[in-house]
Amino acid sequence: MRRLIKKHKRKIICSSPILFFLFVTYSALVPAEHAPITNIILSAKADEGYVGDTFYAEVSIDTDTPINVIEASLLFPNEQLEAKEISQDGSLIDLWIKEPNLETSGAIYFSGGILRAGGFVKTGKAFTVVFTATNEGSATIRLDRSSFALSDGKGTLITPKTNEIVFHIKKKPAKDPDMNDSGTINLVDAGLWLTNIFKPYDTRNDLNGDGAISLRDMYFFW
Ligand SMILES: [Ca+2]
Ligand SMILES: [Ca+2]
Repeated sequence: MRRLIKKHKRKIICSSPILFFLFVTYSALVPAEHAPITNIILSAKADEGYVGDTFYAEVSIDTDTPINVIEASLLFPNEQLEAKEISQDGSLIDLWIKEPNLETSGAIYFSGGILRAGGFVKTGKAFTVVFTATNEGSATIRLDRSSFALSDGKGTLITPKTNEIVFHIKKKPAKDPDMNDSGTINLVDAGLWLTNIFKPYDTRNDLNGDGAISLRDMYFFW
């Protein structure tokens, strides 16, 4: 009997590494279940420019869980940005419960439904807000109180992941900082400006138009 137990023990000890190897191999081959994707995304064509320039903020969704309704408030700093236009071209929304409107308060609330059978799954654009920059600084745009209603027959509400975007707005230079007229502003222009700063005053080098050549003019190269 003792011999039998001993033999059995040895069998377990010998087979343990094999079981471990099989477990590791199985774990590597079978992908782990991924977390559901439910995002409401803000994106921009460009994130820097001058006072007076136009900035575009697009609201889109990305979901692998079927949804019927999206809702949120788009918040923007109204001391730096003015909402000029809202474009719904190519919008995935079939029916607006509350259409996004031009607001001066800094909050654009919207709520919209998608009427396709089984709900909406994948990525799509809801609308784009066109802003004009009115003051210099960093203007952060974000979404508040965002929610999705799932297409699960119960309209379960979930909170999607969101992001924010920042527009860096500079004061418009009095003179064009594109010193070599190449169409782009880069270190070459900064180098050309540097070679001129010890020469007699020339309005061409006074980029901010304050009557002096100083480090304040260099600000326009970065
Ligand atoms: Ca240039
Ligand atoms: Ca100056």
